[in-house]
Amino acid sequence: MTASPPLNVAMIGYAFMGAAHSQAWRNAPRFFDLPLTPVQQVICGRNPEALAAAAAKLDWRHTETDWRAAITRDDVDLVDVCTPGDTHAEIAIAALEAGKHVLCEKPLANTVAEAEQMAAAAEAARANGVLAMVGFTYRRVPAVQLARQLIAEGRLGTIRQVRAQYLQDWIADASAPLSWRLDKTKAGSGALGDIGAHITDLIQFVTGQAITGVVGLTETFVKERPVATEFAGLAGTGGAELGPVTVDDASIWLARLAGGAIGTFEATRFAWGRKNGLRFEINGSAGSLAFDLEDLNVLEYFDAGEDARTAGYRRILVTEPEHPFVSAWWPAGHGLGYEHAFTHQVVDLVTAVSAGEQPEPSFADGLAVQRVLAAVEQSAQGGSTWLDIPAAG
Ligand code: SOE
Repeated sequence: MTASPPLNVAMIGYAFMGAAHSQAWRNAPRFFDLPLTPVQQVICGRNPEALAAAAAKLDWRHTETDWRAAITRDDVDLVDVCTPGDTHAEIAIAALEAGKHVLCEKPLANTVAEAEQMAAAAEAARANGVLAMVGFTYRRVPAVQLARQLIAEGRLGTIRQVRAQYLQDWIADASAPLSWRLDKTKAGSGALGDIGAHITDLIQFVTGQAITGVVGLTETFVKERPVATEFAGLAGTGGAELGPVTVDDASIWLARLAGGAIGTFEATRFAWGRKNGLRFEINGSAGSLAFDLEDLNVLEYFDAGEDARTAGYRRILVTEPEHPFVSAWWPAGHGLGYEHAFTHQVVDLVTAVSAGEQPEPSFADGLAVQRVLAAVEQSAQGGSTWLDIPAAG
């Protein structure tokens, strides 16, 4: 069988997300029949030695130390932005203006103003057939897709309450070092933007309802931390010197949704024992759904219409070929992991690019999340008062 035409990718950044994305670009055509075959053409970063090592390990053909050179290359069709949030807007907008499709890591930007510029640039580029997507990867966990399907089919009836949490503990130890994720100038915000962004997007995606108002509360428990001397993934080693933490450690908020539902949200890096606990529970007039990323092959479903004597939460193992994305992988029961959602993201992006259709989530969806995050922060700073979220557009 001949491979489909190439889609040449330039990836900017090569740390945690760069590794996850590289694996996805590589695996997508191995498991799915794609209309275009991704080619890991160029990897870009500032440190030449580290970059060369990353290119060899992650299997990229060429290297560039200047992102402007990478995004303007003739042998690049799509730019994958895997850098910290403070550079998203500049790189993504320049890439779109250079006529390259863009995949940009979440959160879309560090501020609403940047996200608005990015959404406008994406809209302008779309008129020329150039497409942009933001990487809210967890939308493509099969159990999350199933949750959305069941809600869209009306299996939960009217959605009344949502409960969403993203619980981590990687800085619960006060001696965990400062990283860019704890620096407002680089990350925009802390737990709120890093992981609160995911639950905001997921609840809007799964319920199909926009968040229309919030009241927020944020806290920074540990105000100073050792400056990092070495970093790998989320962990690292700190020295004797201390530096300020300029973002939230934990954020919680109440929300109203467009369809009349109310919600509670919690994003924290201080939940000892919870490593990557993204959970949601949704209660409707006809039943409930519950999901936990630490057990990501399972979706729990309660059908209120069942005989009360035998009714109970049903544990659906989402590994059947009938479930979204699963038939391309392993036989039933063999399970998928964290990295598979990144592969599914590539599959949907490549398919949309080939068809000339808008991939989802769009930059407009990323902007909608940014508006919620900004309102939570603003509400928290203003004494936790209710704030309305401006409608999309
Ligand atoms: C760290 O909190 C992190 O890697 C986030 O940056 C990701 O978006 C999330 O998926 C897992 O946790």
